[in-house]
Amino acid sequence: MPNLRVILREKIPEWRTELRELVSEHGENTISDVKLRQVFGGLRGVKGLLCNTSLVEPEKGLIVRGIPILELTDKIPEEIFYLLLTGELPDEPALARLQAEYNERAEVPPYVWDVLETMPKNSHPMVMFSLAILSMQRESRFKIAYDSGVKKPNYWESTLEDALCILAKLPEIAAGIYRMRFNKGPRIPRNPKLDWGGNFAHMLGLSENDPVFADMMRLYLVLHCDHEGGNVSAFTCHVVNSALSDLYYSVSAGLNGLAGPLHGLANQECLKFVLWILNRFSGVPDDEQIREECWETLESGRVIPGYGHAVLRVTDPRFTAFREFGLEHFKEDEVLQLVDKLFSIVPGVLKEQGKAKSPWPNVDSCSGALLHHYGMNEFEYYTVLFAVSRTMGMCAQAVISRAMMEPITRPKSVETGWLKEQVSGN
Ligand code: NMX
Ligand code: MLT
Repeated sequence: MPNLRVILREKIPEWRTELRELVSEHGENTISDVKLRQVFGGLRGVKGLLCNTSLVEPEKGLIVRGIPILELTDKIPEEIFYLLLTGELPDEPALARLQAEYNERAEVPPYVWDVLETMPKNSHPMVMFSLAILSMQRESRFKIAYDSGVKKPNYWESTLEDALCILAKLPEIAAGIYRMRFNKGPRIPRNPKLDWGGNFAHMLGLSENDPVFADMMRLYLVLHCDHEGGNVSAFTCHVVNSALSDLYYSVSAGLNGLAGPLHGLANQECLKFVLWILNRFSGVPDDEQIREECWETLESGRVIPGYGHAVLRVTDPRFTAFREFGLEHFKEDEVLQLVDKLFSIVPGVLKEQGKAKSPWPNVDSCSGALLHHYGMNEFEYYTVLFAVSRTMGMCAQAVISRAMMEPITRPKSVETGWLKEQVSGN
């Protein structure tokens, strides 16, 4: 049964040749201009990063290795990780092999639980999750390989080993944090017969006998897997890993970026917003009341969470997938109904305000409604779910960057005076 290393050993030389030829033949071609406003605009639109795991098209959304995300919603997360890494979906034996590799590496070192238990009881679950990963840095195979003098063309192999070791443990760590942080009782042991997403659903201990909950969790983990290379978490992970800090350092760093309210924390903020409105009106308010709430939020200088995007200019297909799942399984749910009403009202309000370049919902807009339906009311936990999934993308991107032997990332910064000189024609 071929494993991931064998497949990648076949593909990497071709990818390297393709890139080497491109750079040697066209290395001096200009591929993107930088406008002065982009320097002050979060580098939005500046094309200077390589990422082959996925692409985000402003008018189409996430495309994983050439496949639109809405065509991947029937897949399980293990298939997606394989796809991100290799560019192909696994056949049955390859999938079974990857699942076996996860099982072999799934045991969480006991010291991780000790570290988590000594943390203040009101620590944010994202701090616990990021710290749990960082605390395992001593396990890094990359670090051992590097210290023993492994050569640059082989860095990807121990990076892949770290990726598998981290991913294999995430469901148990994330579920353990949920149960510990929110007093849900003892941790539920892993069931090695279950798949990665099914096991996560099982260890959370919610809706245990409802197979639809496990399907929802698999969908959740598929939809958040990756979003090309420039988003805060992926880019942070990429930069840290480019210094040859191993994946434990790099993933933890990336997740610290995911924990920001303009990025992954928006899912927590979004459900908070929805529940606040429901509470204030003792149910789903009418359209006019919702419009007023939205304006009040904007006028107080806050953003409407779950709307707008740095790249997307249409309704996020991941939002569509979640919405359809919810409408198929529990369309009478009040939270989902309000999310749906917001979908029909917020874009109009944002258009009228005229600031946001995209008034459409992003992935974070609907995900909380689904979790809430299954009894996960602790919205502070939601970004951890995003993090479990996004780690697949960060890891796949890092393995490929090391396989392509990319150098340390180090763009040039400039001073305001230099910018002034450029525009004065001096
Ligand atoms: N509500 C209110 N104002 C908004 C929103 C929104 N949802 N989206 C953008 N704007 C504002 C933005 O704050 C900026 O205002 P100002 O000029 O005063 O600074 C202006 O519109 C232009 O911003 P854009 O160029 O449209 O957006 P940008 O690329 O800078 O930022 C986000 C993208 C996603 C950070 C932004 O749309 C936002 O803050 N959305 C709400 C938070 C959110 O849902 N984040 C999750 C993103 C997805 N993810 O999971 O990571
Ligand atoms: C997302 O999943 O929408 C993000 O990672 C944000 C982005 O792509 O900028």
